[in-house]
Order: sequence, then structure tokens, then C-alpha cells
Amino acid sequence: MICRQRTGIPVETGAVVQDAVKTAGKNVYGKTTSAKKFEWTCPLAENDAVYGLGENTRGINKRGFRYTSWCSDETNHNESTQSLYGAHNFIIVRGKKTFGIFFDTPSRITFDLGWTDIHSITVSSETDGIDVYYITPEKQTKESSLCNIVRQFRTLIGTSYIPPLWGFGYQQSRWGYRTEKDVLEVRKQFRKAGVPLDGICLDIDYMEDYESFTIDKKKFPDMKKLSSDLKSDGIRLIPIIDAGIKIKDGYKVYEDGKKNGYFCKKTDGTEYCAGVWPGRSNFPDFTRKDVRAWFGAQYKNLTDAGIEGFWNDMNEPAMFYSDESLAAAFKKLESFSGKNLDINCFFDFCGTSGSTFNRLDDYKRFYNEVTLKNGRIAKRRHDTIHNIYGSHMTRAANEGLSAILPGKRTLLYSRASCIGSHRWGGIWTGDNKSWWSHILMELKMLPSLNMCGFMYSGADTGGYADDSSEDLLLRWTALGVFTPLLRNHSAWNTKRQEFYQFEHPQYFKSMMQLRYSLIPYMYSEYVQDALSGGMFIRPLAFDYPDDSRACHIEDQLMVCGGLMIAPVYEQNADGRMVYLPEKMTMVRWHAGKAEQTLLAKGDHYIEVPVSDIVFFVKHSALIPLCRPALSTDRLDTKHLTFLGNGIKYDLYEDDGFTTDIKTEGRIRRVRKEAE
Ligand code: MIG
Repeated sequence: MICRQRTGIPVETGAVVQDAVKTAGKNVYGKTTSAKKFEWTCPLAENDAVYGLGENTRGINKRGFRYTSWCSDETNHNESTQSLYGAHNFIIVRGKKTFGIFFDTPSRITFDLGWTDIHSITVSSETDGIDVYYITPEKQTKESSLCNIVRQFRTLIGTSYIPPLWGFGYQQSRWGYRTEKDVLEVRKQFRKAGVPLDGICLDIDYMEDYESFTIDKKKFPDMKKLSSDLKSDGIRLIPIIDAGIKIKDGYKVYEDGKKNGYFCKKTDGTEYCAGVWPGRSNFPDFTRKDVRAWFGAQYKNLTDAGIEGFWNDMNEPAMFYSDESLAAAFKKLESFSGKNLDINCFFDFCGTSGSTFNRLDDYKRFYNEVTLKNGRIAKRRHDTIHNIYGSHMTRAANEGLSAILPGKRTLLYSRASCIGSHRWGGIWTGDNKSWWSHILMELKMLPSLNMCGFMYSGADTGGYADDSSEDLLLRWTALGVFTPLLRNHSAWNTKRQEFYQFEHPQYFKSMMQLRYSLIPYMYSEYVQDALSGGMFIRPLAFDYPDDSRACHIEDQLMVCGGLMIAPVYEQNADGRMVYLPEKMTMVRWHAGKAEQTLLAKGDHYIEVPVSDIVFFVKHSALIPLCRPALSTDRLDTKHLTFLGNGIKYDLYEDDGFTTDIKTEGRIRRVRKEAE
């Protein structure tokens, strides 16, 4: 059961699709106060756990720390970080009473989950209107109450984005593929080594002067021909689109936006201007329907060249500086001139030029036009609706692409997000580092993302910033094989990290062969989970709620209906301890082949050389594998082999593109005997 409690007149965030919810009566948990500031508090008992918050740091059980939903450009994130690129305000409290709670607000909101006091939660926000949804688990369900709460929540927020089938293929990216030649080199290396590949991402260098929706003809003389050549080889191009629009006469997108008043404005009615890639830029007011329609239509410049996939970047929005913060920084720097820079001012001096980056006072300088939940249109200062800006850029792209390419799914993922945009696109988890701790961080983030509806997700595999090494990339890839979005991406000033830069390309080939063999199964599970509100990736606690050992495990995950993974995330490890909550089949994937061993419930030390992927199949499950191919459009699902001891599997299949997604008539029962 879901109940809603409304305070004030909230802004429409787009998160919720179902309005048939009861107004909160007695099915309310904790206490709400809303004198000036909204606050919700709830006591926690000794063994209670808190799950959720999607893209954020630290544990799967989030108890014991504080978090802030505030879409932030945060490459250097670590355990101290409280906000990342997405804002996902859903938590589940597991205790004597287990319930879910969703805070539907576009404003900054803080979650003190047993940080100040380990025995209580305090959630607070300075919003002037908020909808709080309380979710009580249904009685008598086959699944755990945790899964049931997520399922109800996902019904409330609507079906998660389903990418085209090729979005499950491998994507190679690098901020550094500058020209057509660079792209062709990537294809050559993959195809030469016989390693599967479905996508190559184009970062900002393909644009003219970093202007969104343009193509630099000097570097990419014939994008249409390039994309069609690559497509015939099963590879698609995925260009980046930036939120900030360069202020430049003669740049059509800017001129249109300016003429029609589509950019965010300050109180004096002039456009708000901040520096991003192209220098001084304006920011489309994505919370306006007409602006979304206009922006969405711009994608046609690239779809006309045969492009069918995009990634939307810098849409928190990230800002290097504003006119105001830049002027203040210069003034301050000047004031240091001729001074004796002692301890009292040297560090202040050092920090001054960096102080212009993503400032709260800058987010207070401009306005967005939003729709309120009573249907009225209103102006809101950006900082009060910050968390839905990026998600509405995804919405603009999704709606635009659906209109441009009707009946066809396109690939779309974004950096910033808010619950609601899980329906419009996927997300990658933003800039990370080539750190072992970031493998573990991704592992812990994935189930939380699934709770919040973000199923099509994954990290920059191998790490974005800093130099990667072969062992790190291999271990990270061994996790990535199980995430719907699997992309190797890195920054321009780091060591190249395509598999062919390293000593053992055959290890990557083997791992990609596993991925491609699993794609029909993963796709089938993904679509069925998206349609039914199931979680593609789950903490063990969600499948084995009565096993207290399983409930405390934070470095193993359940994936799809039938798999458990236990990735290695420590350098130089030769294996790891794995806990099996029931009897399972261990699969050792080595040199493109599976070796299966039945293991008893309990603890096992499993050796895992960097060349191998080891994972586990639930005792009752049967996992179909197809023969790997170089791209998803070449996968043959007629001939399947199987992992595990189950007897049958219901495989969902479609053409990989259709927008008419339904299971009727598309499920084929496959059995082991068919081998
Ligand atoms: O501030 O387009 O997260 O993936 O390579 C950097 C350049 C802007 C941030 C993205 C990253 C991308 C980079 N972008």
C-alpha cells in the first residue's frame, strides 16, 4: 500500500506516474514537521538497516552516514562525499516494521541516516512544497518485503527506460578520439583481435568549438558515411551532448534559443551566463515544455547522420564560473598582489581561482519556469529546483528522439538524474577514478540504483580519471560484464585503457565472450524486470532476508533472477572468500569456456586469477547462453547451451528496437534437453 502526505504546493518533478494513492492516514511512519523547514524523523532500533539513495557513496546499508541530494559534478569523490551526479530520494528502512519512503521534491534535501545519532533518521529540506510517499509491504507475497516495497515504488514511478538491444553490447569510449581516423583505429583493433563491440562514444572533440549538435567537418568530414560503415560492422556511434549552449552569433542553436527566450534568466530578465566547455554559455530552461520540444528536436542534426545513441553531459548543470564569480575571483586575486602571503592568506590565495566552480550562490542567480502540482506555471529560483534540471534534459532528449525516430528505441544515458528520469534514459555514474575503491563503490551503488528505478546504468569501467592498469581494468570488467551499461571510458590526460593497450588481450576477449553469451538472458531479464518493477541487481538481503549472514554481505550481489556475483576488488588478490546462502553452481569462465562445480551452502575461498570470471548460479535456476558474436545484431539465440541445474527458462525476445514492449507472444520456454 502507498500513502501520500502533501505539504504546500509541490513542484511537479515528473517522478510519479500513478495518482491513485491514498492520502496518508495511519500508514505513516516516523514524524513530520513543517513549520518553516520540512523535517521527517524516525527512530532506528539496534539492528535496523537503511537502503536506497541510488547514486551515492558508502555502503549498501546506508545507516551511519549523512547524504545530500544535490546533483553535483564530483570527480574526486570518496567516503567523505555526500552528493554525486544524481538525486535519488528513496529509502527503505528494514526493521521490526519495514517500509519505504520517497521524498518527492526538486530541492536540496539532506538525509542524516544515523550519523548525528545512530538511533535516528532525520530528513530535512527547505522546500516550500513536498510530497512524501509511505510504502507498506503487501502481505503474502512470494518475494521478500524488501523486493515488494521496491516493486510498489516502481509502479508508482513508472516503467524504467529500456534501451535497444545493442545498448547491452560493449561500448568503447575515450575523451581523446578526436578524428574519424581515431574512431576507425578503435574498430580495427577490436575487429583484429576478434573482441565484440557495439558502440564507440564520441566525446566533445567531434563538435565544432564545443557547440552542441554541431559536427566538426575537418575532423569528421562525412559522419553519415562513417556511421553507416560502422553500422554494417555492428558498431554504432554515440556522440555526447552538453547542456550549456555557447554564446556565439551565427551558431544556430544559440540564436534560436536567444530569439525565443528559451534560456534561463536572472531577476533582471537577462540570460544567465556561465562558463563551461565552449566558454561563456547559456542554459536551456529544460523544465519548460516548449524548451524541451525545441531542444529535443535538435538531436535530428545527428540522427540525420545515422546516429542512434547519445550521452548527455554537464547537466547538473556543471559550471566552471559565472560572470559574477569570475569577477569576484579576479578582484580577490588582485588584492593579494604585493602582500606578504603568510599562512593567513596563502591558502586563501591558492583556492581563489578554483572557488568559481559550481557555486551555490551562482545557482541562486537564475530562474527556471516549472509546473506546480496544481497545474499552474511558476518561476522558481534555480537552487530550489536544481535536482530536476538534468533529468529534464534527459526528458527533452527522450521525447525529441521518440518524435524523430518513431517506433524505434534509441540509446540514451545522462550524467545528472533525478527519480523520474529513470523512465527517460539510463545514467552512467559520472566521473570516477582508476581506483580499486571505486570498483567497490560501484558494486555497492548498483543495487541502490535499481531500487530507485535506474536499471540501465554502469560506471566508467577502468576508471575515468587517473591511470588504469591491466589488473584493475580486468577486475573492473569482470564486474562490468554483469551491468546493463558496460563502457570503458577515460579522460584525455590519462594512460590509454582500451584492452589492446595491455599485455593480455585474450583475457578481455574471453570476458567479452561471456558478456555476449549472456546478453540474451540479461536482456530478457531486464525487460521483464523493467515491466514488472523487479530489480536486475539486488543486495543479498533482498533474496535471503532470513539469513542474517547474507543480510550483512555488502560485496556480493544478486544479478538477474538466477545469478550471484562476488567480484574481486583488491589489487594482487588471488581470490576471495565467498558466502553461499544456499547450494549453488559455481561457474568459472576461463578462456571463453565455462567450467561448472556444485558448491555447498556456506563459506568458500575461491581462487580467481585476473584472467577468469567466477560467478554463481542459484540452485533452481537455468541460465541460457548463446554463442558469442562480434556484435549484438549477430547473436544467434537458436542454439543455446545452459548453466545451472534448473529445468527451464522463459526467454523474452524481440527485434531489439521496438517501442511496443510487451511479453505476450514473445516468451519462449527453453529447456536443457534442447542442448
Ligand atoms: O568536465 O566531455 O563526465 O565523461 O569525458 C569534463 C568531457 C566534461 C565530463 C564527463 C566525461 C567527459 C568530459 N566531461
